[in-house]
Amino acid sequence: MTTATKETTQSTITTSVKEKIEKVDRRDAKLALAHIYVAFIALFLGGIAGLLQVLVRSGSFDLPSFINYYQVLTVHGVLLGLVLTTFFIMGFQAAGVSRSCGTFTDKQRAIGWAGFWVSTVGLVAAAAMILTNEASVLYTFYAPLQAHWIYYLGLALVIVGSWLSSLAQVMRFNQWRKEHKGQTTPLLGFMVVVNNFLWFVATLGVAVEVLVQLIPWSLGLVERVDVLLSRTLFWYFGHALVYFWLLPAYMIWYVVIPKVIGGKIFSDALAKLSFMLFLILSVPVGLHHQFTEPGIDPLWKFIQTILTMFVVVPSLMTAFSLFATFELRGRELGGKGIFGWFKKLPWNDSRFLLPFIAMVAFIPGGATGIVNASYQLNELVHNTIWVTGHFHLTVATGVALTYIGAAFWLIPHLNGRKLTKRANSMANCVGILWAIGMAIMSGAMHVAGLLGAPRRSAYSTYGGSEQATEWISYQVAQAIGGSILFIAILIITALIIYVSFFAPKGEEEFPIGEVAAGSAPTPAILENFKVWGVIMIAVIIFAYTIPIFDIINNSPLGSVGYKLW
Ligand code: HAS
Repeated sequence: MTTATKETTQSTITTSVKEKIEKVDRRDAKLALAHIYVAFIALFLGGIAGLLQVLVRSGSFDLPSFINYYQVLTVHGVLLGLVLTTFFIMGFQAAGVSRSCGTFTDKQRAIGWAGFWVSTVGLVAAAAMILTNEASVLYTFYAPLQAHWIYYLGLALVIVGSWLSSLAQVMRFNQWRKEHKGQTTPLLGFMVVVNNFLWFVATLGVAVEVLVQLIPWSLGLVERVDVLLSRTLFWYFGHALVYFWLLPAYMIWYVVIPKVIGGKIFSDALAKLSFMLFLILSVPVGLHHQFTEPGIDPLWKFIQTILTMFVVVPSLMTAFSLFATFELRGRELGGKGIFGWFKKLPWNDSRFLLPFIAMVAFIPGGATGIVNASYQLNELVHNTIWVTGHFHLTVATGVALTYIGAAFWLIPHLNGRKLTKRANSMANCVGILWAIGMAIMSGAMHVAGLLGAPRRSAYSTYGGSEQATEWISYQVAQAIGGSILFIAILIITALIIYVSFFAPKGEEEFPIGEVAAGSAPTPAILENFKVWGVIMIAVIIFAYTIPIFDIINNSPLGSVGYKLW
């Protein structure tokens, strides 16, 4: 073989290996796409419900008599809080593992598809109950509100399906580890596994609530349930749920964004440490949703307040890491002075702009979270629409806008199309509309909440009391912001349809950043799931054993049936 031929062969091999690594396999892509399509149907329908809610709360719109407000609120919460998130996450993570660790085996893919179908059947069952007004119990399904047993079973199936999807991803990651003994694991694959582990442990709480308490009760097999116990089990799950939503957004911020801006991942070790901290601290903080509930010793509420302040730390580490990535890249491009680097970032690229807006929104979202968690301050804001403002900055912008921005490049990557220049500009418009709509809506929610306006109520004007007159202008502002967001959702739906079926054929990149050359190597301890798993279980046992023991033990005989002590 001549040197020239050797070189050509070598470059062909390199290119084909590169293509193999850089492109998600078509069969895995189909699995990921199926999840992502369900997620975006949920966004569209959930968005309509959201629009109806802000219009009702503005005080100048009535729903037709056959629809009840709490039914609409349930549709909104379930579709956006549970369906959009879970399905997008499972789709994105499947693609992420396939891209970073390699193609799924047939068995792994079959488990992934089983997960998709189990979740989808559960979703249809739960949706049927909501639409027939048999389950207007909101996404938190607090007892003593009672739904039809099919609703609970449907949601349980969504969770079981997600366990199967997670299992397939974990199996692929483990296979990579066996094939690359002693090597540092791919950051994206590692992050997916942490999130799945977190999800599995968190969902055990809600599984117990649904299987042991709510289903037997809704079937009439037991007369009563212990409401405090059911809420405690829900929130054991509920706050970890928000980090299960957040971590895929962090995956995009840590791994994808550095490549999009042409920079490097600041540190593999720092990113892995922050994910492991989320793993051990996400679950044992649920009592911060129950500060106002009697029956839980204030000492344990205080201990979980402290743990909540600890779980803020990995987010602060993330902020630091992202600022560093942005500044280093901006300076590399010639940015001078304190803020010169800022101008050098790729503002016209929707793959960057949308997650960036999401990050900026997450700063006040995080700050309001710290207010919520601050025990006494919680007395002021609990059950007011301030809390709704908080989670529209965190989950509905920090998280959702990141997912939306990712879908615009991920769908074409998976189905062999291109995100065109025009589609990119439309995507940027979505980001700007989202920022304006959310600033108005969420800003008004925070102010109205401080004035005492309640959340989760259709009767927000309370018959024209003096206080209600103060709230109403903010509620009209919410309706204006919400309408802008709905226009954004219409454009998003159109763009998703376009990149799915009409965009020109081509290659769209799945960007994965490389770690900066000078960053320190990742210590092996950070990849040791056993060690972190044991710490996680220890912290959960510490934070929950006594409160749950007390709740069961002090519960009136009959609602639980027996005393432990
Ligand atoms: Fe929360 C209630 C406390 C984070 C979602 N939260 C909720 C509810 C939801 C929710 C849905 O302690 C309502 C549940 C219900 O229906 O009742 N939350 C916190 C705290 C945090 C927090 C301490 N929440 C989230 C996240 C969510 C979410 C994340 C969804 C994804 N939350 C609470 C509490 C309640 C609560 C109480 C109960 C309230 C009540 O009374 O009912 C923290 O994890 C937040 C930490 C975040 C940060 C921000 C870091 C910033 C970053 C961006 C950097 C930006 C860059 C851009 C680099 C410290 C990472 C560069 C920018 C330039 C300008 C250049």
